[in-house]
Amino acid sequence: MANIRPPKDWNLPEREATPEGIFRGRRKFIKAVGIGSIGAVGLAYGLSTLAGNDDKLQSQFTSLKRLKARRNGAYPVKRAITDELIAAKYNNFYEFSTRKGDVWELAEKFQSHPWQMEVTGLVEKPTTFDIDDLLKTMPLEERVYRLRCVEAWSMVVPWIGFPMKALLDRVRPLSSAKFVKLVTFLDPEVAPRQSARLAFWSREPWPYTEGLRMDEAMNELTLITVGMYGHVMGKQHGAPIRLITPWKYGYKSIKSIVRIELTDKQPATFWNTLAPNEYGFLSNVNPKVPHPRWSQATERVIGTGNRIRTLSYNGYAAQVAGMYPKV
Ligand SMILES: Nc1nc2c(c(=O)[nH]1)N[C@H]1C(S)=C(S)[C@@H](COP(=O)(O)O)O[C@H]1N2
Ligand SMILES: [Mo]
Repeated sequence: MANIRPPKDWNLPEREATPEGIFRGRRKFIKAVGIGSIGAVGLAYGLSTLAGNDDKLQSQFTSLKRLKARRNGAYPVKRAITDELIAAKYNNFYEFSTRKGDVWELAEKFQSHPWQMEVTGLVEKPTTFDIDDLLKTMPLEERVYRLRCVEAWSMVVPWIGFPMKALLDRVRPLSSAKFVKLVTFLDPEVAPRQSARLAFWSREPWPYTEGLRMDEAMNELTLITVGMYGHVMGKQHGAPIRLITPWKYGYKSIKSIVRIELTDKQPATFWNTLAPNEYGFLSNVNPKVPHPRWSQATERVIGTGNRIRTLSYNGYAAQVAGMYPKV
């Protein structure tokens, strides 16, 4: 791993920019206490723990099994790849915490191996796949993609995986299949926010679910990923198997998938169920459509302090615009 440098904005963003948390009243809290004082406390905490944490974090990914795959050059990204140290401690994984900086440590005890993923529903050959088998038998490639969170931050990540189409071809979808539903694990003993008491108060509809239309699932960009940065997937990023749909807001990229079900009905999704006025089903990145509580015109590039313009379909219009009515 190249240079270790403290990300300038590491300690600030989650309280300022975790809309998925704020809508339950954090904003009021910030107003009451004042962003200034929270920022100062955060900074002091951040600086005192940063050095030791970086060593621990670094050893986390050196312990991950190497995974080699040839880079697919068809999707060039003109921005720099995000430093892995930055990406690895800035996570949305609500099963563990709503605080981005806490996930990498809280997820350590999560057992992501052995792992099985069921692909079922409206298919000719419902199949349960073992992750080790998928790693051996699927056509792995590396793809560098932009990832744009609905909270208006972004990063650039070298994922390793295979087109979702390659997986669906193995189970042979029936023509009646119109949508895919994807489901994450449910294990309150490992994922503290799934506990009955917390889920009751938060109204979070665990397990986390997402969905795509069939044409979206079969699109060339839609990747099922099993690794990143030249190794198998880190736990905080959704080990061992996770979806990536780079033209959609990050929350569609469901982590740690246990089941994919083909259906004829649009599936309910976690965020749409929780806050339907804020998070739609399609969730395509669109700088012209603001979130009800903030603009989507620009995005903060994590680890850099830069703010850049958000692109229509996150820069992937050439591959996906044809699936949607003209905007
Ligand atoms: N199961 C699950 N998947 C999830 C989430 C989550 O909370 N739970 N958060 C989503 C959101 S909002 C984003 S932005 C990305 C973040 O991925 P990263 O932590 O690897 O950067 O994961 C998505 N997938
Ligand atoms: Mo997100």
